[in-house]
Amino acid sequence: MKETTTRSLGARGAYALAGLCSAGVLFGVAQLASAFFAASSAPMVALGSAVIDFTPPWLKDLAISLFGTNDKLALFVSMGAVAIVLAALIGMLGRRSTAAASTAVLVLAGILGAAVISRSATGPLDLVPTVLGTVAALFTLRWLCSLAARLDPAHCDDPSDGVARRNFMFGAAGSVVLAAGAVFLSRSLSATRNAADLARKALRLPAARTPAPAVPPGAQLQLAGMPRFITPNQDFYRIDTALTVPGVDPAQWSLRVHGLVEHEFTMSFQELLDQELVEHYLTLTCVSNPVGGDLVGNAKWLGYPLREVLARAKPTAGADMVLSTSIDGFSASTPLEALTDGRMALLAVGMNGEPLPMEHGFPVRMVVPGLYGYVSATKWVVDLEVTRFADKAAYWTTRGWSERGPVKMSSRVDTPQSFATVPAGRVDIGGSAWAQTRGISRVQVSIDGGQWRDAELADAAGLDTWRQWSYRWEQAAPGLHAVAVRAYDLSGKLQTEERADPVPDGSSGWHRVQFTVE
Ligand SMILES: Nc1nc2c(c(=O)[nH]1)N[C@H]1C(S)=C(S)[C@@H](COP(=O)(O)O)O[C@H]1N2
Ligand SMILES: [Mo]
Repeated sequence: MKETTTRSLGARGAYALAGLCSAGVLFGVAQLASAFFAASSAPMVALGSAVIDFTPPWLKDLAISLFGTNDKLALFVSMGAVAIVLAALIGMLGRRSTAAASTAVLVLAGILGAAVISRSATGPLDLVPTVLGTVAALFTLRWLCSLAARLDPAHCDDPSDGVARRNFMFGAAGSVVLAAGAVFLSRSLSATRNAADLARKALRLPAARTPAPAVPPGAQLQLAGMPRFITPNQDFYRIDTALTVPGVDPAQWSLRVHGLVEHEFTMSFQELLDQELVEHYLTLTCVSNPVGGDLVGNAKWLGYPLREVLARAKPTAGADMVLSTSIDGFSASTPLEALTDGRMALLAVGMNGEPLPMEHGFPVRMVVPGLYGYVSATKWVVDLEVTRFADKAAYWTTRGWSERGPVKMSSRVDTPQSFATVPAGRVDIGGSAWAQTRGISRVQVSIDGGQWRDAELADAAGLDTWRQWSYRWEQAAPGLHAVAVRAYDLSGKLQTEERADPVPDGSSGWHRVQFTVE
């Protein structure tokens, strides 16, 4: 009898261990898989940030006063302790019923999944690590429980079997190795990214030889609902094909310039910084931006003019395109002319006074006034090939988009927003318009299909940035109203009314917004 009790205690321990091992496998596998998704796709990271978000202020204050800057460590330690207890309990539940234990795992996985989805930077795809981890954990749990059953007097006639004991120990050890290996691998996967992060933090960019003039204060309208004239880096739209943001260590970076040129060369990051850098305000636009959309941002870029790079390379006769390629294989075809005709096309290293953010191409990207990003704004750029449109095609060109992508003149109503409700009386309408390289000379609005009237233009900061506009509608009567907007460039050309979808070379048409006056 006494022996059976010890055995049964030992068996319970084995089930608890089975639960702990499966929890380890879940987090290890999910951690590894998360290297390919958003950082907060790792369930522990997501759960930690969700807990922080949902912690009531008084508890947060208490934690900070108790643990100081170690509050996050304290959080992870307590989360770890809870996880260990839960995992052991689930394992022990597996002694009664594997199905019940599996269900418990699924419920907890659901909570982890909800934590992942609750993060602002995650989408449904970021559930993949949690799902993979859960599947691996379920297999581990069922397998280890079946091995533990052979040690359990409740399930088995001969629980003293040495082979069964050894099998269970091997199984448990195997899953620990799997979990630890996955964590180790995920660390080395993020090591290059970390090196790049550290290098970025340590980097002090040189001052521009030719600084940009200050933005006239009148460029920013003081009107609620208007975007900032200079888009803060963290609010800047991000579009790329990179599943994970490439981590490029500037010490390892070089740019190869080759193809139809007299002088091929490569340039290191330090060589680039040693050149005479310039600053330039430029509004970047995505070809996928729908009419009225927000895939557009304005920044002060610091960089080296691409015309200087090309002057050094000396393109040969017949060349009409530069194919720029990023470290992760994206490419863009830019007309050679756009890089040499005097506009401020840059190999950019700085954005709004700091090194390029990782997501925006650190350490070096291209920006070219007047061209959509997909044919010009290569981030993490490492290769420039001078070639011909007849010989080479870029990433999006081979996927149905136009090989050339000049930005189409656009205007947008920013306030009131679509379907907003505003008080009766005076309604201040405001928006943005852009025609990079050509400038905006005039903006007009039409209310409820009425006569086109001139809007007031805010100050400009060069031809390559957007320009804000406003229109004061003095007597708005209650009801549903519509406002439409259209722009003219400096040559007097009117923005086209013709509606076009983004594919293949950018949307067009006049933006129209409906709103209700109370
Ligand atoms: N390496 C790389 N660079 C890229 C892209 C990309 O997918 N990969 N997308 C381009 C597109 S379509 C646009 S609109 C701009 C967007 O730049 P941003 O993310 O800094 O706003 O980057 C361009 N450069
Ligand atoms: Mo784009």
